[in-house]
Amino acid sequence: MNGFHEDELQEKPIDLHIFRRLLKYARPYASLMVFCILLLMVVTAADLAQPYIVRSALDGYINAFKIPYLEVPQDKVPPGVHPVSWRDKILVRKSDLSQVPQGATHYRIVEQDGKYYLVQNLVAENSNVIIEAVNGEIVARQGEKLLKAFPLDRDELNRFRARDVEGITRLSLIFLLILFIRFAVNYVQVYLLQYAGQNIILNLRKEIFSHIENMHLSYFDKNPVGRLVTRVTNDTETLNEMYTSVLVNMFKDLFLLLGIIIVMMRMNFRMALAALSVAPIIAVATVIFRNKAREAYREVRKKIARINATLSENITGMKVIQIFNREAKKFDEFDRINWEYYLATMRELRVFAVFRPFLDLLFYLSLSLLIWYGGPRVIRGTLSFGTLYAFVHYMGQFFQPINELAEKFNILQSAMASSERIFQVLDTESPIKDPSDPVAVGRFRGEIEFRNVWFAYEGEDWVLKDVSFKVEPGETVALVGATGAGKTSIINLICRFYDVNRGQILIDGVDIRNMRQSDLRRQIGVVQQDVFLFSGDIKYNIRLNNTEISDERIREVARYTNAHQFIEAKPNKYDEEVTERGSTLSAGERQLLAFARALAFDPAILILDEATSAVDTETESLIQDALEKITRGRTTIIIAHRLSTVQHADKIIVLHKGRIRECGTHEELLEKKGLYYKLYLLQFKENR
Ligand code: DCP
Ligand code: MG
Repeated sequence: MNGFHEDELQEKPIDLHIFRRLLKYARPYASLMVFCILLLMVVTAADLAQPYIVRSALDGYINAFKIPYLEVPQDKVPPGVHPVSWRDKILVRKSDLSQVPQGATHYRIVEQDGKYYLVQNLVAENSNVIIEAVNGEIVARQGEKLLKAFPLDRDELNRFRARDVEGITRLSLIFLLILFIRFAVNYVQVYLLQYAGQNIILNLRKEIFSHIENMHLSYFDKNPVGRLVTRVTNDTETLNEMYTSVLVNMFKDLFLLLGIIIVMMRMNFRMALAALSVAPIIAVATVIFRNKAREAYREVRKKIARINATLSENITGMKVIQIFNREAKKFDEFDRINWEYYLATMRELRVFAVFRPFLDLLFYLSLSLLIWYGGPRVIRGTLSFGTLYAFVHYMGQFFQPINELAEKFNILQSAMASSERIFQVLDTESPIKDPSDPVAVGRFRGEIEFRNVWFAYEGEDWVLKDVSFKVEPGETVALVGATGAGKTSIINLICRFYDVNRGQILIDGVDIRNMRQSDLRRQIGVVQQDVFLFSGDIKYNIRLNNTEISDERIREVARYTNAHQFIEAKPNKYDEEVTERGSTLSAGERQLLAFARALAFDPAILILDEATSAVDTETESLIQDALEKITRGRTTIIIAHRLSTVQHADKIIVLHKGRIRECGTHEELLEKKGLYYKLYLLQFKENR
């Protein structure tokens, strides 16, 4: 009764056919998803912009004092350029001039021990200049050369750097704005994507449930409850994960990786090559890891399935285990499986424990490559510090999606397996179908006829062999026979839970296969051998969602079927909660409740499959009394093990190994001294 089957854990290749079908479910939300992809583009652009802005701040402003200044006459200052007035001179940044005027004096800001100096005619950047005092005069020494140096006080320095501070403020605001936009867009995107995903699986769950609901009963003989529950819950959830975290986010990863490569290439081609030189190793490592991880993952799934199976079986059968003192043995069994699961998880952990740190190693390797290659160039001034910074940042972003790649592959893999299982359910057609041209039936008179009915649940294992009988309207007919004789099967056939293999079943002269299933079942009330109660209160269990049945009517039928008494004795009366299997009620109480339920729907045909469990004499007489009342005026088929129940039937049919052996009234059958007579004698002796 567990949800897993080992054959279901087989790895499923990414099948294009299945994938296309999955996309079909996403189609109603296609525009939403495309919109999400567009939003993700914005998010990616924001991610790419961040290092870029920091680089601009570093190179354009923070390190801008390294750009040399030129002395320019007042009237030569180009429009739009802010000159700095220092002492009696007008200085303009060299980068602001499209054309360097002939013979203009160069100045450069040099920092030493936290103090700033303006050095005259220092042309090459980053050359080793040392500020020192020579004969009480401050000079900059560059090798043999001595250059004029002027200390800048705080005020002067601020004047030189005013525009940089302004620029950084502006960039910070842009940075903040981008962060905010990214947050907002990301929020909308995550929300919309989850909305789409949840809606897809909401509809899918509906589709699966309604499909299961209309499935022929033999399907449930072959498919354990746990497995079908898994289809509706776990499997759909796996699909949701695929729609949300893989399908759309794959685009994000792709955008980001491509974006980073393009931006890096454009910033500095050689640096980009240095940074990306680890990429082939990443590719190989990922492929190896993927294979190892898949094996380990499959092993873990297999073991957890075994744990689930063992657990559910043992917990369900706990009573038996305790009665037969099997605790120690069962514990050993569980302990072994549990240990195997532990080993499998550890194996999986080892695979992951290598992969992640290995990727980290590659990441740091690419960083050291960048520093090894870029560092000296920054010092020599052929590479800006901002660019080096941006590359370091981009590499960090580059490794993120790669880290998640393996995980996404796993999700995709299990989604393929899940969807295949879901489609298997959806593709199973019920062989029991409504006719295309159904016979319109009113309220049944209640004539039931079996004409040479042959029936087998499986292949040629005949459960019913050439069964023919007729029940007149209003008659009460009893079916008796040993256990396994086929009594419950006859009822399953009348309700058309299964179709006959040969022969015909007619109600009021119409083959039940020519009626709508709903028309047929609406008029048949069945009290099953094992009364099933739904979790809810007693009222709900009698009414079963049918709003046409009033509270008044519920009380009326309960009184009529003698269920009223025990219900009134409950603390909450008709509102008393019952559990799913009705384990809080006694067998007799459940039976009476089932009578009330059957009667509330006022069926034309009533079928009672008596439970074998014995009830006390008082309840027995209550049941007998109720039985007699509810069978009045409608065709009734009773299956009874206690022959006392059937004595008053108009006709008794004796089944033996799927064949009708005798048929007649109680007296007639006793006179015959056949099978019925033997059964009667047996029970008679027992009861004395
Ligand atoms: N059977 C089957 N598949 C099912 C139900 C029953 O193969 N889903 C088999 C088991 C029995 C035979 O069909 O060998 C007849 O089963 P019934 O339930 O019709 O038997 P009864 O109702 O007569 O037995 P009992 O008196 O125990 O209820
Ligand atoms: Mg039965």
